[in-house]
Amino acid sequence: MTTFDEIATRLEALAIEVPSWAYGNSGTRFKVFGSPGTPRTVEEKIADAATVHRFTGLAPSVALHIPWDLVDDFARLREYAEGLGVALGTINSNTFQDDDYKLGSLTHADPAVRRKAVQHNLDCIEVMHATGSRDLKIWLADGTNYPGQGDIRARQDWLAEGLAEIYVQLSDDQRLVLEYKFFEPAFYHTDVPDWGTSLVHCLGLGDRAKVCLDTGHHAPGTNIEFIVAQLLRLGRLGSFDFNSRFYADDDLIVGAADPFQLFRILVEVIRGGGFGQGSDVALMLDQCHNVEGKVPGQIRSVLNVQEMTARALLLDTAALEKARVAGDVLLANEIYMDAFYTDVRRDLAAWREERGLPADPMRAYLESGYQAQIEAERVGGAQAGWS
Ligand code: PSV
Ligand code: MN
Ligand code: MN
Repeated sequence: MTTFDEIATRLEALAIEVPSWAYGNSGTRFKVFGSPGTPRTVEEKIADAATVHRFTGLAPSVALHIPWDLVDDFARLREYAEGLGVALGTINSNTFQDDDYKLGSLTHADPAVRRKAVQHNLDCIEVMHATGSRDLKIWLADGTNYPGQGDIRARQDWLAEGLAEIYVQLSDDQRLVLEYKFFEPAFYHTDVPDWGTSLVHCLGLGDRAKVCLDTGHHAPGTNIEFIVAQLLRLGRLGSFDFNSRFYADDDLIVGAADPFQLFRILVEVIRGGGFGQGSDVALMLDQCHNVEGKVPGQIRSVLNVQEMTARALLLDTAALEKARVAGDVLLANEIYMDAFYTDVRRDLAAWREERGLPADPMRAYLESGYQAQIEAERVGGAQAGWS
């Protein structure tokens, strides 16, 4: 049996990147509910992200989405963030909210629209130079709704050409991460629907092109940890967008719907060298808080990842290996489940206190008065949302 003390130091390596958009308003296509205290500016989103880090010690960087987080001076924004104790992380390009992109962006049949989409990504690389970001994350809403609507083969060629133009503009320490999603907003075909397609494009680009795995972007029943194992094996897992789902791309709090799946994923992350020293896999959240509080929603999320990481680290891999070699199916499964069922909450509370963090970050946040303060201060102006 591995003990908590044996994994305590390894746990210090956990760093989760939070998305700026989690702090703004979001919703379904039926209604977006506003709530008091919601940020009106990028700075206020970053202040909320920094608060999550202050109470948990788990979220040292915040991802931006361009143009949702467009400002005149990104170098100044970087200083502002660093002053609050967080770094600016992944830059997410956005070629899905402009009328020109109705029928596609990098895969549009019109070369002028493709050029515009490439240029937007090049502008994002400029932003990355100012923010000090490593990763350009590309997710495309591109696809079609009806058979015959588009030339699905030509669109792959246009995609490869556009990505290549973007990739060559990255500096040596920057990476391109290509996110896949099997459907939505397109319902017949999607141009980057799965990890295989993303991988094929990454392989064509070069070593610094990697796959982004959003846990909500698969068909129900997909074995996500297998994809994790395969991409790590190939050195092509760039980042995660963590969230959880019951039905489609629900963007709910990670670990809320299926903690066991999160555990299984993290076991493979650790097994494949995607965690801790020497790993360059970015653990990001991609979530929305439509009905619950946003800052506490993010606190719960990073704590869920921490709890499942601890349990995954507790897996007795030596005993497991022995059982596997002996062909003892039930023992192997028992060892695996033992780690999953280990309640680490008290150990984690003590671990936090030893490191100057609140034992119960959620309670500490709720008692801190931060929520009342932002509700009082953030009056007037428009609350940030998906625009
Ligand atoms: C698309 O569903 C996605 O997962 C991409 O990562 C977008 O950038 C993000 O959602 C916006 O929340
Ligand atoms: Mn995502
Ligand atoms: Mn998504």
